[in-house]
Amino acid sequence: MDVTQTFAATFVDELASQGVEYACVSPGSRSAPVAMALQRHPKIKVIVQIDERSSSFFAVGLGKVTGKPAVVLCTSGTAAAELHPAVVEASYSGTPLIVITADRPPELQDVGANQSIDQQRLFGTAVRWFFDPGVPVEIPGAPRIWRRLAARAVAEAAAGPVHLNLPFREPLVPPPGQVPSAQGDAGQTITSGRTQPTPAQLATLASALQRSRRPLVVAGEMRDGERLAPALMRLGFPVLAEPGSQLRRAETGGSVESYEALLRAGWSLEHGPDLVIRLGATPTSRALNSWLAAASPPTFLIDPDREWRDQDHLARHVVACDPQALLEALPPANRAAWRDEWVSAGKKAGAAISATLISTPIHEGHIVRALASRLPEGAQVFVGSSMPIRAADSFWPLAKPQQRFFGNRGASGIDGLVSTGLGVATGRSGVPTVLLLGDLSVYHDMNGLWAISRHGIKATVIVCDNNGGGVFNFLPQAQHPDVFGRSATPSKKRRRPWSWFGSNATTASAAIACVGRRPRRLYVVRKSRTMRLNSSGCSRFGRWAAS
Ligand SMILES: Cc1ncc(C[n+]2csc(CCOP(=O)(O)OP(=O)(O)O)c2C)c(N)n1
Ligand SMILES: [Mg+2]
Repeated sequence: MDVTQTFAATFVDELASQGVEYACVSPGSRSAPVAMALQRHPKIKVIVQIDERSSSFFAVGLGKVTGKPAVVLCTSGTAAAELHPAVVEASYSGTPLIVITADRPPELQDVGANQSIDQQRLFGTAVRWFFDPGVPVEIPGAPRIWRRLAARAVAEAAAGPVHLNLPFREPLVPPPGQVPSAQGDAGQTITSGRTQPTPAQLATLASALQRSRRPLVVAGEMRDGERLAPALMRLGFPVLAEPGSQLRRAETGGSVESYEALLRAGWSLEHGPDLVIRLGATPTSRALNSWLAAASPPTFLIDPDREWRDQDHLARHVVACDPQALLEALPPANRAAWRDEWVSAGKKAGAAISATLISTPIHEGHIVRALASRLPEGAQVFVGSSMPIRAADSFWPLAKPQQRFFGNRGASGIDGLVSTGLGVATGRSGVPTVLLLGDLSVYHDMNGLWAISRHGIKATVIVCDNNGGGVFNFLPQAQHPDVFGRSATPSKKRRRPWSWFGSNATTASAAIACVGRRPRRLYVVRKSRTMRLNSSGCSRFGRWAAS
């Protein structure tokens, strides 16, 4: 058996024994040795997609929901460059991902050979680890070396993307009928753990809390944030948590509904914190960030991965340790009255918003509220960038048990959102998944829709069709319609890929009522001045997605 084939079988076997479950593979010739090994491995599920950009975002979705790296494999040349946006999102959101680009061997580099480009460190500083082992060669102990490469890639990808560039010489496939087998012993163990707080870290925060009368917890996006809920419940502080933190739920004891409304109103001026504990990514809400920046209270940024997510430079204390261990070790401080003030003000604000929604023209907030009221327990929502993520932050009430929220907040692109959401649906296929996306975002990743029917993915896609990039209405550019008009966006017919496949009218509320019951559907909720949620204004895009 040729060494290339043996390398691929051994390398892939070690990926599987390190826990890799999914491989997103795009067609190509140079990548054939690894593609064949992935297809043949009994423990790896292969998802084939033509468009490498969609494929790599799909893998990011898998990484976000499973917490384990999915493999993305593509051939050499521009195919490799298509992976860059997803690598960037994975990098800035700390998402596990292993990117494998097949390459020409050294003798075909820089000599004008077909489909060969410089793939060395193609993704620059966006990857946690880059390695090019050279073409596979038979040397003593080779299987150990190949297995170490796979095991290290999985370990290095625990909280971000890894890039392996693998050059291969021909022959790329064995003669028909021959199947390569993996060599050497599988299952090297590589262990790591969360960083525990030091006594000094604990003492500094504990004594600051002792002096504080109005402590506040602010939680941004965190993949596994729900594990912090019991510790927060015990501490008993008010918690301003965006949905993607997984902490906007009753189990924290202090989650404040509709806090954005409180911050925009004068109420918050008299209820400023004298200490802030920040968890997770920088909050999405502009109102929250500016309120915190204006108040600039002593801030503890809990930063286990040293990511310095502190755009307003407010953190006086950056604490690099596991937040759960830190919160659990803090002595309790009774601030129940202060917490209850926030929680009950939030409840009133939430009720006032519900009342207002009855009489206002439909906007993203209506869709978010309707979706939240019908979404089953245990469901997951992938929220797109631009208005959907902001609407979810402003309008989503407390989440039901086990509900989880995802988004591409690493780099906030509007690319790859269909694919990332479908990756989330695939990685946890036992629960209903809803994608809430803007119309331009769906257009941008139209190729991603292909996976729904090709791979039988069960997900409901709700498109907030507001006739282009609605977010721009809120930006100063809107004051210059001569240059920043909607002419910058594609024509309606082009922008609405669903219209190419025909659509049946249904109501927005009917579409949302189907969530969980009838997955594999794409619904379009149109925004117009006159429409209400229960009037006809939603197109159903069923046949094609369900076929
Ligand atoms: C890849 C990428 N290109 C451009 C942008 C800039 N951008 C931010 S929001 C937006 C418009 C999005 O439109 P849509 O998906 O319809 O969402 P809406 O604003 O209507 O909610 C654009 C182009 C971006 N974030 N990412
Ligand atoms: Mg839009």
